[in-house]
Amino acid sequence: MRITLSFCAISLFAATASAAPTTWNLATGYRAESFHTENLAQFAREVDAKTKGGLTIQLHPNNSLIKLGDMLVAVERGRVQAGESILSGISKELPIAGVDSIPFVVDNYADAQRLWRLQRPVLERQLAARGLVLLYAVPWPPQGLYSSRPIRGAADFKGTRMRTYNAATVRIAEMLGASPVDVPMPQVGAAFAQRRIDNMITSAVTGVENQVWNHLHYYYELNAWFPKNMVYVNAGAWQQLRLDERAAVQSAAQAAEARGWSRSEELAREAAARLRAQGMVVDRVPEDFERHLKRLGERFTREWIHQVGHQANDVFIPYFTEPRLTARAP
Ligand code: PCA
Repeated sequence: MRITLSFCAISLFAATASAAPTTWNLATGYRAESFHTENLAQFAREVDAKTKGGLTIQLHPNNSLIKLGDMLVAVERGRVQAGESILSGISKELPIAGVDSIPFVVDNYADAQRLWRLQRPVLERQLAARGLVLLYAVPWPPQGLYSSRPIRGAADFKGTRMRTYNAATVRIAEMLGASPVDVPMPQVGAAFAQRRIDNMITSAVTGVENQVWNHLHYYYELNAWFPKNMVYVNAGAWQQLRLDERAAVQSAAQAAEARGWSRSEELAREAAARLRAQGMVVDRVPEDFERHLKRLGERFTREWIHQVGHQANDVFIPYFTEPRLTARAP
């Protein structure tokens, strides 16, 4: 009888222990109103619903808990259970993460998907080696060029200050003879207002979010690359979840990825229209300059392959040998 009782007590304890709700802190460097963060908030709500309150994800947007640049190490060390990083922002630690910010390799969403399919397994292996688990990734709309002055050619960049957000944009600024100035995304509007920067390469939606029309008038649609943000979790925190909870998180992550990709594509159109509606000139750069940029892109690619070595093959060989899904934009 005594044995049965204590057995009951133990199983009761085990049942309560496994049912104890878990909370993850998830940090991001982007504002709560950014489309990536809105998608994350929906992901968190779905996880809560699917685990019936078993896992709550507490969001900490806007660099408030962890700064974007410190995210990888913070999640690795378990300062937060989960985080969001822009992939190309962690390319020093995980070289293959930088493949989506190579200029002029991908110029449409279908190819961006194709690149992601090839990049994902390599990236997952590298994350696993650092004790991290990938949940999902979503691209920003294509990258274009904002400028306070009309752009006719490369000479228009000499001596200007170019806002940068990762190693790739720093290198491009250098190639154009501009001085790179690192400005976190939520401070872009203020940086233009204070005349700390003259131009930048980023998406139409980032310009809208920072209401850049108050400070400059030119946006050139380059479709230069599709950088992605990824959401990931510390492997220790992941393993503490029950198997059914992990499955719930994975299914919410899949939904977040699909939703995020369509929202990004929708926003690419809406945001460019909004820049126009606010009186900005939205145009293509002159053809000569576009050719010049593409040459710089090729130089950038060579440098990247040199730096990353054979891993580049795992992604680039299939990417360039598979048939393209869509015709290249003219
Ligand atoms: N917006 C982010 C990254 C890429 C983008 O479109 C930024 O400007 O920091």
